[in-house]
Amino acid sequence: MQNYKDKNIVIIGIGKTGMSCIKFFLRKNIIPKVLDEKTYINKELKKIPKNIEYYLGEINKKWILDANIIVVSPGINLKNPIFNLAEKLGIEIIGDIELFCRETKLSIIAITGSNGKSTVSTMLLNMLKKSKYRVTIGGNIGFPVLNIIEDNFDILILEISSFQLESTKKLKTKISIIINLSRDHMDRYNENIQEYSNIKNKIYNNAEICLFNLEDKLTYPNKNITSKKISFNSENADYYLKKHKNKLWIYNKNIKLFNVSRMKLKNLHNHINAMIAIAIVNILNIPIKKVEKELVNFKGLKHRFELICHKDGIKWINDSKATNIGSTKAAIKDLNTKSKIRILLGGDGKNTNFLELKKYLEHNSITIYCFGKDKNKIAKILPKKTKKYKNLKEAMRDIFIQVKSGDTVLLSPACASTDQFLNFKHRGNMFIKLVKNFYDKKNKII
Ligand code: UMA
Ligand code: ADP
Repeated sequence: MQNYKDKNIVIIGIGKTGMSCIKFFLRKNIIPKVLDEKTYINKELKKIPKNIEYYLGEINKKWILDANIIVVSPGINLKNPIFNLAEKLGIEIIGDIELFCRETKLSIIAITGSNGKSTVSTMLLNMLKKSKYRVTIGGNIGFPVLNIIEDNFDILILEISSFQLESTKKLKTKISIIINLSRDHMDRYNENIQEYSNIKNKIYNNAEICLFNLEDKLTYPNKNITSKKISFNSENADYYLKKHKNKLWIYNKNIKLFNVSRMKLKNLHNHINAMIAIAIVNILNIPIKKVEKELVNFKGLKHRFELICHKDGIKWINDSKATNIGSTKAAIKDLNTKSKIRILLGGDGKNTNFLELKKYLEHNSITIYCFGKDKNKIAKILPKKTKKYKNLKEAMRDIFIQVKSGDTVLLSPACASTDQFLNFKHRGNMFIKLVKNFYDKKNKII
């Protein structure tokens, strides 16, 4: 266990992660310093004990260069030259997951990928809860790992983002998974998908088993990784989907493990997610029969391709968590193009290449309604079938005038929400509220 006594520790970012790091050090009777680039006091700051020195505003260079250890929150971009200089001076730069990994005795199943992390993690959590293991969840899903009370558990399902992987060195896992990889966070990785993929690949260092997507080369473990490798999602993979007597099954080798046709979730990407959860259960030697009911009955998470209402022949789907092009592609693939599709795209594209969506949006049945910061970039995909609006509300107003029985209206923005909303939940709830108001007011435009 690392000794932090007499070290000058600076925590950067006073959000969920920063607060969990402060508590971690206080439990060890160590008083860290904290800094945040915000210039106003937020609700987290009000909770900081009085004996902790804090600094608000532009990153305090003196504080950084006088530190022994800098603990960064995931949102902090390590490309800031001050961190480069600090490293050269021998100052350690780490994140909360690293602090956790240095001390934990839990068996870790680490899950990353551009899309599906929270869904797979939750499917697995529900299933493992029915096994003999005491299981918990943490990380990017919204619960910082340093808040976990270790003694109560055997297994941690760790949802880990590329941002968190950047500042993690000693992650040691039972199983590590990259679900898929498509352009995301290109504003942080200078439009370099290889850099993003290399960071994601760090999840496989020190994994007993690497689980990767045979259909997606960017998820393959690097050649220098000597751990056991298990693949999913292709006819030639260890785990794959195949029809048997008109039902779709998850197979391992020639053995039928689970009939996905029984699942409440019907779309392909969720069948792939289920395949990963089943593969993990199988690898852990847990009888699938014992836990499969949880997968059959799983209804999906809110804001992920969620049918919020099917009224007057119109389907309204809230997929606000589609914050990159990969998730929007998955959503479009799941729709029946025999009906008219009105898709809402918009927000902050994080420097992505929207043209990758072109072939998915070309179908005659699709009309694009775009809004927010990157509406002009989005409109360039297919200008003739795109309408531009200032915000979601204005776009919806037009949709309410045009929508007809048989149509599907899909909010799957392919962008982060933070240009006009607090987060993806706020955006999704706004969509739901607008639809509800439309019907409450008997189809009058609001
Ligand atoms: N801050 C700075 N300078 C910066 C950036 C942030 O000072 O350049 C400050 C902010 O003013 C704020 C604090 O840092 O006070 C927030 O830190 P943070 O942005 O790292 O956010 P946390 O509240 O600590 O939440 C983080 C993750 N946030 C990000 O990765 C941006 C959460 O993932 C995660 O749930 C949480 O830790 C617990 O592990 C969110 C996310 O958007 C949901 N993740 C991305 C994604 O899923 O695509 C990666
Ligand atoms: P993450 O935690 O990686 O953001 P979520 O499970 O929250 O993933 O889902 C985010 C978005 O990705 C949603 O729009 C969801 O419908 C979509 N999605 C979920 N699983 C997959 C998958 N396996 N492939 C592509 N898209 C997916």
